[in-house]
Amino acid sequence: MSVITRAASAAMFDPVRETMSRDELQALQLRRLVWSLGHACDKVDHHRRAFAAKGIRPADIGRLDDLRHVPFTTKLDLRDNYPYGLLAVPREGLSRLHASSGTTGKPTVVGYTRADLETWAELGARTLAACGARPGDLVHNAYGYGLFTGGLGFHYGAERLGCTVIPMSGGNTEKQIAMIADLGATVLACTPSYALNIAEQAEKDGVDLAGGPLRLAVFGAEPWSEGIRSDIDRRLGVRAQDTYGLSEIMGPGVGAECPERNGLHGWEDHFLFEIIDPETLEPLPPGTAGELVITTLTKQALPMVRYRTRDITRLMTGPCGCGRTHARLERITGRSDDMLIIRGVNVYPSQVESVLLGRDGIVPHYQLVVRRDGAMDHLTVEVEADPLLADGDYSRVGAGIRHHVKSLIGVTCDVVLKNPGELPRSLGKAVRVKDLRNV
Ligand code: DLL
Repeated sequence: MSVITRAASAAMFDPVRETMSRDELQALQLRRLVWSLGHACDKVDHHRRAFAAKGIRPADIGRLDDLRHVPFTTKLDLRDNYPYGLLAVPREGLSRLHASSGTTGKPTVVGYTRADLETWAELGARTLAACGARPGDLVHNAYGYGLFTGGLGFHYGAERLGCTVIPMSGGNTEKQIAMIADLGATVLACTPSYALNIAEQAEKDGVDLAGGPLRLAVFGAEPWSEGIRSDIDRRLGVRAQDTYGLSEIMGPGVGAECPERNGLHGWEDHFLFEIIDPETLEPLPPGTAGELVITTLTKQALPMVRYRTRDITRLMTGPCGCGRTHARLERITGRSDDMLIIRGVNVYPSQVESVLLGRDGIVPHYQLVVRRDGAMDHLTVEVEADPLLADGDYSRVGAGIRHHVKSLIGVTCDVVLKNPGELPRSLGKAVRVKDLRNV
C-alpha cells in the first residue's frame, strides 16, 4: 500500500476505536459482553430460559473464551418469537422496525431504539469511510428503501459521514442512470448484481458512466466474485468495495473492506465474531473456514446472543496494511443453506460464478437450475451468450464451460447458453439458484 493511500485512509479512522491494540479491544469486548448478556437475560424470557437450560448465568462469563458455553440463537428462534418476543425493550421504546422476508413463513422482524439507530449511523459512516467514501461525496443509494435494511442503513450512514445522499432505492434502471449522470454521483451504493444491470443498461443507452465522476461502488448483501469486481471496476470506472451485514444483527455496516481489499474488517467494538464448525457447533481456531456466529455487544432493542448467521467465512486476526486492528472476515463465499450438494459434491453458486467470469463468449448473467433426476440431483448452468457470439459457436462455448466446471469444482453439469437478455435481471439481491427439485 502506498504511503499516500495509508495517510488518506488514516485520516478517516476513528483513532480511538479502529486502531486500539488487540488487548485493549478484547478488554472492551469482555466488558460489553457481560453487559449485553446480562441485558438479554434480564429482559428476554427466551434468553433467560436458554441460559438456565445450560446451567449458566451471564455472571459466569469471566473470559471471552467462556462464550463457547453460551447457547446459540437461530433464525427459528426469531420466527418462534414473532414479532416482538426477543425484544429487550417495550415496543413503545422502539424508534424503528425493519423486516427481512425469508423464502418461507413469517418475516424476521427487528427493532431499534434511538441509541441503536445512532450506533447504526456511526457504523454506516465508518463502513463507507473504510471503503473510501469521504465527506462531500455524492452517494447514489440504489439499495432498496423500506423494510429491507440496505436503503435506510446506508442512507443515515452516508449522511453521518457528511455526504450528500440521493435516496434512489432500487428499480427503474434507466432513470437511475440518468440521475447518476446528471447529478454527478461519485459513489454508487447497491448490490453487485444490480450494478451489473446498471452497467449493461448504460451501455445500451450509450451513457458513458465510466467517463464520469463516479469513482467508488459500495457493494454487499449478496455473494460476488473477484471476476464481477474487475468487470464492474472497468465498466463503471469505479473501485468496487465489499461490505457485510444482516438485519438480525443490525443491517449493513457490520463489516467493510478497506483499500487493502484483503477481507472485511468486522467492527469488533460492537460485535463479537466467532467461527464454528456447523456440524459439531464447536468454535474453530482463527483462520479456519466455518459458520460465522455473531454476538452483539451494544444493541439495546434486540441483543443477539451467538446468532448463527449460516454465512461461511474465515476470521483473520493478523495486522492489516491499513492500520486498523479489527479482525477481517474473508469475503463470504455463500450461506450454508445455499450450498448445493450435487452427486455428493458441495457447490456454492459463487464457485460457479468464478468459473464463468472472464470466459469468452458469455456475459456475467447466470442462474443455476437444480432438478431431481431419479435419486440424483442434476445441475444445469444457464448463462447468457455475448451478443457478439455467432450462433454456430454456442455449443463450443457451452462445452468449454462444462469442462471447466468439472475440472475446477468437480461437478458434472449441463450448460445451456441463453440468448442475450433472456435471463432475469436483478433489482436487488440476485436469485442465483432455481431449485426445481420439489415442484
Ligand atoms: O443484506 C444487509 C445488507 C444490506 C448488507 C446492504 C450489505 C449491504 P439481510 O437482507 O438480512 O441483510 O441479508 C443478510 O445477506 O446473512 C449474507 O448471507 C448476505 N450478505 C450480506 N452481505 C454480504 C456480502 C442485508 N458482502 C444476508 N457477501 C447475510 C455475501 C452477503 N453475502
